Parts: sequence; C-alpha cells; structure tokens
Amino acid sequence: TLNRPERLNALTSVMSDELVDAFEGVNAAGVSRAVVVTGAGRGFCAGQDLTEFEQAYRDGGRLDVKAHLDTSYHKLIPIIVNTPLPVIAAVNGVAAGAGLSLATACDLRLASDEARFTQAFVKIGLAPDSGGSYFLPRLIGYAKALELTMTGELVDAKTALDLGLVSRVFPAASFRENVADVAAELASLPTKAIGESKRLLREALELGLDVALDREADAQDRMVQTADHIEGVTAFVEKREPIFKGE
Ligand code: T3D
Repeated sequence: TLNRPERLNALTSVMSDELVDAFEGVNAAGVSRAVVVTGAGRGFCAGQDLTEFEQAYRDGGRLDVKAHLDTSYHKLIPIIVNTPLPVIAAVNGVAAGAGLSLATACDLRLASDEARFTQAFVKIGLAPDSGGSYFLPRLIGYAKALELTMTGELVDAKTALDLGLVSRVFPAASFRENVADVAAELASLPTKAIGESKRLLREALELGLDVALDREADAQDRMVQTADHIEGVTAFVEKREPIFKGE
C-alpha cells in the first residue's frame, strides 16, 4: 500500500525503491500467490512527487531526468511486469502520470467508483514516461490512448470501464473487501500457469506466430509436469473441485 495519503501517494525516489524491494521480497520468498498494489487515503497514486525536484526547477538547473528514470521507474515497472504472479492494481482513487503507468503495468485493474485516471504528463509539459506510452495503447487502443495522452483528460471509473482500462468497478464502501475476494480467487488458481500465461501473452505482443507457438510449447512442457496440472486433470475426471497449491 502506497502510504503518503496527504500527497495522494505521489511517488518519491524512496517510495519507488521500497516498491522494488517489496516486489523483490515477494519474488525471492516464493510463497505469495497474488499481489495487490493500492493506495492509502483518497488517492491511488498522483505520479511523480513534483516537489522532489522543486529546487532544481527553481534554480533553473536542468534535471538529470534520465538518471532519475533509470534508478526509479525503469526498475519498478519491469519488476512488476516480470513478477510471475498475478498483480492487481486496486485503484482506490486518482491515478495520474506515473501513477497511471503503475496501474497499467499491473495485470488487472480493479477500480473503486471513486477512482479517476489521467495521463497527467502533458499538463506539466511532459511526454509520457514510466511506460505511459507503452501500456495504454495496448490496453485501450492507439486512438483513445493518444487522445488521453494529448489532452491529459481526467476520466472517471465508469469511463475507464467502458474503455477497457479497468476490468471491474466496485462501490468505494466495499472496495477493499471486493479486491480481497478477487485476490483470493486468483491466489487459489494454479500460480505457475498464471506466471507462464502472463509471460507468454506479453512476449507474444512482439513475436511472429512461429516463435509464439514454440514459446507456448516450451511453457506447456514445463506446465504438464506441475502438481497443479496433475491435480486439475485428476479433479476433472473424478468430477470434483480441484485444490491447487501453486506447485
Ligand atoms: O520529473 C520527473 O521525474 C519526470 C517523471 C514524471 C512522471 C510523472 O508522474 S509526471 C506527472 C506527475 N503528476 C501530476 O502532474 C499530477 C499532479 N496532481 C494533480 O494534477 C492533481 O493533484 C490530481 C488530478 C491528481 C488530483 O486532484 P485533486 O483535486 O483530487 O487533489 P489536489 O488537491 O490537487 O491534491 C491533494 C494534495 O496532493 C495537494 O497538496 P495540498 O495542497 O493539500 O498540500 C497536492 O499538491 C498534492 N499532490 C497531488 N499530486 C501531487 C501532489 N504533490 C506532489 N506531487 C504530486 N504529483
């Protein structure tokens, strides 16, 4: 949980490092079967904390933004994408700029009916970063993504649902509970198969069919040997509910 509610959880370099540490911890421990990223208070994440480099701007000094991106978002976004677990963005409130990128880097976006979304970059004279040019066109299509990026328009949860930017919208009052239910459901599924599926679909976006088919065959070769696959097939033929252990 991003926890700077008074700043709508705007990201500092420290927070970005802490998020990377959290994902590294989850991946190293190898016991988790789903991850939820959410925000404390009324915001999800308002993007880069614009006060972090305030002095550099006031001094008229040029910010070494490439160095900043390298050490922050370029570590954070890939680790989310490469985490072999279902990662849910529980968008409880506004998601802006890098905060929207953070949400779109996750595998599933669940929104509170109080959530709002904006490619805020243009409003402060920036182009997208942190994956802001990569994920949005893939999720909602090029034309709408470009429109939202050029205008910085703030869209509400219902519009985000209509656009396919979020999968489901829940009432704010029951949001945490609804998210926990979805996370528990995902955590009860065959975790290794989810990890492979996530990787295959992402890679296939950039591949030709022949290579994609080869990668699927390699993944399936690994999957048929998993305990969860054996349990799934056995449960099916025995006409009972499977109990998957993520193994
Ligand atoms: O420089 C680089 O590192 C390049 C990387 C850039 C990556 C990016 O993410 S660029 C985009 C950065 N984010 C934004 O430009 C969004 C700025 N915020 C807003 O436009 C609005 O706050 C929202 C539309 C997100 C929400 O509006 P609203 O009316 O619900 O809330 P508010 O009153 O504007 O904000 C509440 C407080 O949070 C307020 O503080 P205050 O006045 O109560 O003391 C506001 O200043 C603070 N806050 C909101 N966003 C940020 C922030 N403080 C620091 N950084 C923020 N991004």
